[in-house]
Amino acid sequence: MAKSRFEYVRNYEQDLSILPNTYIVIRVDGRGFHKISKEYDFAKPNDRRALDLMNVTAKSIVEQFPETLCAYGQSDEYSFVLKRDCALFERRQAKLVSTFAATFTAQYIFRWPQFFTEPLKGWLLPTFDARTVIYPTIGEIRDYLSWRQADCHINNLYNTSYWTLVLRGGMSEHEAEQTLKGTNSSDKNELLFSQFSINYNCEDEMYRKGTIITAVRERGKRRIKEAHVDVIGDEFWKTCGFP
Ligand code: DGT
Ligand code: MG
Ligand code: MG
Repeated sequence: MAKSRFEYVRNYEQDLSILPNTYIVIRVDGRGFHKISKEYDFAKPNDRRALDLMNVTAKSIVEQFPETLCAYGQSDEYSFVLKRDCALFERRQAKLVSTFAATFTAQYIFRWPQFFTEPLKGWLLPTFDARTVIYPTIGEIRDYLSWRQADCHINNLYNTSYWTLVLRGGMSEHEAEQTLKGTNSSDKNELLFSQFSINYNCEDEMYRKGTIITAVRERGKRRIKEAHVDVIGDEFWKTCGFP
């Protein structure tokens, strides 16, 4: 077919291709979940339904994209680590980012009724953005996942302390904030234990550590597993079998 005289405009398209032979991390994050969690009455500090929904959504992505090595999630975010030799969409960044954001959003909305009795409102639908980050070695991937897990730990310890002071200690939100100002981890652990008999280390592992989804080959089949384990120490990395 003859080309039209308009064909030249295609040359203006910019298409960034991600460097070959590097790990690609795609992190999706809920847009405005501060508002979403309020509007749909998420439990504080952790809503089991919301986190379970994030996890099944992420699993469906790992199933759909066999190039995924593992995924890590906490709060309203999930990071997907793609294999180093991943050739998905010829490693075109725009395709990767938009597909992951759109697929995650679609799957999340599709599965919402399995977890929440309250239907979604058309004027406040949950959506997710996405970004890519590339890392040259598995060492940086380990540090990346450790960074996200440390973030989960710091936020969860703070939020657990804060909401315990408000919901069980009868403090106002401002008083709770003031009480926690300048405290370190052991102060918060001590506060929870001495005033509320809460041993933070006995809180749900999913809340404290987040969720790691791994895809491993067993007898020729790709098996997807979910765990709530430490990814900062050596143990996970000795047994994960990542290339
Ligand atoms: P963004 O990401 O810039 O569009 O804005 P947000 O509001 O999504 O901010 P982000 O992603 O930094 O923080 C996540 C928000 O989601 C934060 O306000 C707490 C809320 N959230 C996430 N999981 C839960 C949960 O299980 N329970 C409750 N109550 N809130 C949650
Ligand atoms: Mg967010
Ligand atoms: Mg977030």
